[in-house]
Amino acid sequence: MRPNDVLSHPARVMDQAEREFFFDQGYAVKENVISPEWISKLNAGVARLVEKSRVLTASDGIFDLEPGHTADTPRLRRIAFMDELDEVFWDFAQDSNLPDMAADLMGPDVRFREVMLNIKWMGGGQEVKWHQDIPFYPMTNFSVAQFLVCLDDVGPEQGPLMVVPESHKGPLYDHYDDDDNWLGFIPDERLHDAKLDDAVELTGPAGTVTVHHCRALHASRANLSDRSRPVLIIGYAAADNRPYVAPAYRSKNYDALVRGKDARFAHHEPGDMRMPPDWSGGYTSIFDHQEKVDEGGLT
Ligand SMILES: O=C(O)CCC(=O)C(=O)O
Repeated sequence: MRPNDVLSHPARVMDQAEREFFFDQGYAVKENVISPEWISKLNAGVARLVEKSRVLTASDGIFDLEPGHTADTPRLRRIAFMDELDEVFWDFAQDSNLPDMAADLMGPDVRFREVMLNIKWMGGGQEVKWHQDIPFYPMTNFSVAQFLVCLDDVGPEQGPLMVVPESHKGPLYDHYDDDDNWLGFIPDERLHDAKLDDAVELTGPAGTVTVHHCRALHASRANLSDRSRPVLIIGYAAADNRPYVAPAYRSKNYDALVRGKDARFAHHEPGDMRMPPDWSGGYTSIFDHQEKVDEGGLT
């Protein structure tokens, strides 16, 4: 659905100016939109999963462990497939006001894609390098986005998400190196004209939701503070937006309609999009890919 068509539907959670800001700037921040009751239920769910991770000694496709993870001092980078691991996350993805916020930006018919947690553990939680999201999961149009739910307060020192305003109107960048190895980020030499100095930090108290356009350039610094940065990431897409490739995390709920009705037609937006690697055999995480590149061990 085109932005003007989306905007012609009544707003549910965001106001009209916030929706217009998203389409113009490529991101939005809505503070205190998730109730304290939901935040506390979600944090309890996270605590249950962190407990489960204590026995692990290696990442396993669901739990992505940071170097130094032990049973006594767990250090997780990401937990994927959360809608299958604990029902609170699937309940939240379909029954809270978050899918209504997605409908505000994608139109009334919305599909669920995934729910994962990027924890950015205190004392060094890994940076995320500059990238765009759509090269990881090309689709027939650009009505797909990740919504980041702050489960605790996020300030500049916790390594918040940074977005370059209006970068969604710019080029789609190649996320492969010159030898056709997948990087999962954009090398610096391709970003000379990208106005990275204009990037804004998306911060806010627990209960804040940030959302960025799937073409927006974004990154985040390491978390060197003494407080972790648990951020729940939920992906939604317009029902008329169909994927070209298998998703990285294909949970049993992937593609479920969470608002509105099914689409009779796929909507196509023009442009050439490079295909990502075939994730159908399993995916670890953006942290894992970027770290392997840093270590010279491309996969
Ligand atoms: O957790 C972050 O700061 C970055 C999230 C992100 O861009 C991603 O996981 O693709």
